[in-house]
Amino acid sequence: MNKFKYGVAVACLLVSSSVALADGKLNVVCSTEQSWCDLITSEFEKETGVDVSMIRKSTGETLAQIRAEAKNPKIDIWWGGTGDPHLVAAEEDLTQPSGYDTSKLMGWARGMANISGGKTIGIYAGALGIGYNADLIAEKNIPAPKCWKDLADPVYHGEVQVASPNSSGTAYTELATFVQLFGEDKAFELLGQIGKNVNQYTKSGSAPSKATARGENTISIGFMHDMVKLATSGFPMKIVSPCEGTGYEVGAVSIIKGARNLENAKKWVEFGLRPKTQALAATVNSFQVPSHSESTVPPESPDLASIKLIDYDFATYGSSETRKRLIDRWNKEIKNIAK
Ligand code: S7P
Repeated sequence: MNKFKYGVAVACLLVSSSVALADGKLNVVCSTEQSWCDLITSEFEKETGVDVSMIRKSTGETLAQIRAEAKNPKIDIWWGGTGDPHLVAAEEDLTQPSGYDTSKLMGWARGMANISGGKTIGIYAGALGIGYNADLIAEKNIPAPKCWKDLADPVYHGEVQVASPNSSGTAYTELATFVQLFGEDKAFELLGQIGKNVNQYTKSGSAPSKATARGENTISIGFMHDMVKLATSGFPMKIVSPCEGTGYEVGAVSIIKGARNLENAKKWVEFGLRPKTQALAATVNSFQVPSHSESTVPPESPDLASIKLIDYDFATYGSSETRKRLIDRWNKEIKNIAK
């Protein structure tokens, strides 16, 4: 081989190996529970051979990262977490359509795609509720709460824990739920009264229920499926569907605009929405209701049909303007009230 041919051959080899490397990667931020993030990542790697770099982050934190990296995106896929911030990302043109055919998904999952022009898709649903540690309630001789308004009772001073809507999608769902249930001013009045009983606003949405299950806290606000996980693990965790009714999340998946590994990101979306993949969630005790119409709903999943659910307005509460306004107001009026 003469020098010229050799040079061309080496150049071709270098180009094709760098393409192969790029083809073989995927960067994921995952906002479900760590165990489900780990399992779906390893199953995807097993099937595709793609090398996935995954980190777990709360929903609000992920939105902040995607905004900060808009000009130079490092993430390809945002998997899971409450749908409202995914809708905000879509509205702000931070994500892109995956081209996935949503016709076999449940209506509530298709709804997310419809609102966002296909930029985000529903992967599961779950209702918000109140959890309490039955042993601590008995020990402290205080009543078990039945309604959201009960949480404002001074008998619960220092006993309530919930996440901050700045970082947590769960907490933003709570804030938006209160506004839809009671009207904005009344909701903030109630949040202020409950705030006097709050001992801590945590970063992650599932942390308050974990602390409650372990006996480090008495009452939590969070997703019922996260509480079921703790109850089925043997903790004295009781779950309340609040008497006034409650809101729910549609967890979502989005491909980041400018994703460097777009084809693998599309593969992830298709893989994550398969009934077979959705069935794996329950094997690590993630009991949300799956979005594919052919998926089996785990028997442990809270039955959404028997819960008094509000008609959650995802278009309004998943809009950038509404989210910013409500969180700004929460920071001004509620954040510093906690015990
Ligand atoms: O996987 C459990 C779960 O409750 O976590 C997600 C949640 O948005 C992430 O936590 P943050 O509240 O900390 O953002 C939910 O989507 C999901 O059902």
